[in-house]
Amino acid sequence: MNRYRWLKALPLLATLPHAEAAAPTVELEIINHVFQPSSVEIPAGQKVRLLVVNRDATPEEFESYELNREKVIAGHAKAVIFVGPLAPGEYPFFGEFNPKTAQGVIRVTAP
Ligand SMILES: [Cu+2]
Repeated sequence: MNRYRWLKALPLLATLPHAEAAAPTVELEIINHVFQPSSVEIPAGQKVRLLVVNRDATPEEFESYELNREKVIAGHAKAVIFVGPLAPGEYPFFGEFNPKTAQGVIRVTAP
């Protein structure tokens, strides 16, 4: 690409990490293979940072078909999963390693 195009692309690259840093955080814990809380509400049209804290000694995988996300969280570790901006609705998620108990939903509400 020529020099002019490269300069035009720079401001876009610079804004990406900032947008993620500004996203509000919602915290979820995994305790005894259960998500707590199991239901969280977030606003529509807004990027949100899910902080998932695994209090168990065993790993868990946060998985959601509706959110198109999956991430393994080691025992006694935490992970950040960015979601959104989303349309209003319900977006179920589950722990793939303990799907009978680890169930939850993100409720996205219109502002
Ligand atoms: Cu999976």
